[in-house]
Amino acid sequence: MFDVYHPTKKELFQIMDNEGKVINKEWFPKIDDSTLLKAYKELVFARAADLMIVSYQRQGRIYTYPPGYGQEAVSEAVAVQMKKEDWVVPAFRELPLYLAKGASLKDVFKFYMGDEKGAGWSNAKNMLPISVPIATQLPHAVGLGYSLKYNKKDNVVYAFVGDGGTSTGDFHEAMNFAAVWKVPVVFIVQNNQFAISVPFETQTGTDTIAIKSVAYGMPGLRVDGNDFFAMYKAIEQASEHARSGKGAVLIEAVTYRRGAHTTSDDPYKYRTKEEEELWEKKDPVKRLKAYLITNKLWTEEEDDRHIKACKKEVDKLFIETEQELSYELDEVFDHLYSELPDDLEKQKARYKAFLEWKAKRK
Ligand SMILES: Cc1ncc(C[n+]2csc(CCOP(=O)(O)OP(=O)(O)O)c2C)c(N)n1
Repeated sequence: MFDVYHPTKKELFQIMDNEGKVINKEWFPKIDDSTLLKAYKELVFARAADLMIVSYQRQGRIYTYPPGYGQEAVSEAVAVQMKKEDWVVPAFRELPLYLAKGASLKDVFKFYMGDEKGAGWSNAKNMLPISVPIATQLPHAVGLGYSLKYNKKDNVVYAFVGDGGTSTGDFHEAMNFAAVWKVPVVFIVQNNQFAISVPFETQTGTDTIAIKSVAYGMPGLRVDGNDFFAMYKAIEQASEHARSGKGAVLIEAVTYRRGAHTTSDDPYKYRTKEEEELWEKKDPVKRLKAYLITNKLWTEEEDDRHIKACKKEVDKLFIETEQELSYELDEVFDHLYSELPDDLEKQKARYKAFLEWKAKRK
């Protein structure tokens, strides 16, 4: 497959079209119906949670959040086929994967509510915390890969980064070491077309991200990240390669961030409605649903019921988290400095006043 879809050919690996019709039978993955339905249900759950977190933020009930809306199939393709002992090294838009790894949605809520206790995700075995410092997670992923190889384990590290992250030194160092050491790391670049307001065209001098794999000396694939089957097949092939000791792989998942960069960003300032409408047609959840319905594996009625159940569950968990949430103001500032600088002392005072105002408002 790495030869057929060699990055120099600049092809986009796809299995289905925008209407969920299979257009590439030859590479259709072997995936049983129950796994497929599980993947779809998880996608829908993650999407419901993601959209609702944005609403909670707008209601002042949760802090800044980076939505994964529109990119869910990329991490779900890993979620549904990774092995328990495999490692996940996230960026910050992989909600379906955190949940599949065992993180609880309540911990995810707590994390974005500023509660230090929500950052551990201790139920998620072999997963690093999310990484806001862009691409700094990648050298760690290579270190993990090196340790797996050294200890002769047949596990894989799935490391995520955005298109903007590929412009960092950390990306280069990680890719170079991974190729030289032939470590079992699958790099997944979520090319969602923007790094905040910076469009992909101005991010790199190359036409694609996948082509960079050639210079580093590892296989690369450019995949339609909104096509669940294509992502599944690409991850399957890359995992086999890494697991069998052949080294790292770079996957460019071409996708689109349908939401804002974070809840403090306004994407209408730097992209057009026409562009958003174009990508709406390529939406990953819509496409997989169309496939399932056409193939009589799912119905509109089941879909409505499932969406309602997901929303209900997310809201129940959120309300429970709000009720359970308890942390001292000091905890928010505890792990920054041994002695708090003046500006942070001022921030703390302002935050205290905000909390008092909020408490009175209830
Ligand atoms: C080292 C570092 N530099 C700058 C930032 C500020 N910053 C936050 S998100 C972001 C853009 C990231 O874009 P990309 O890697 O494409 O990921 P996306 O947000 O699109 O998922 C930047 C520059 C940061 N968090 N870390």
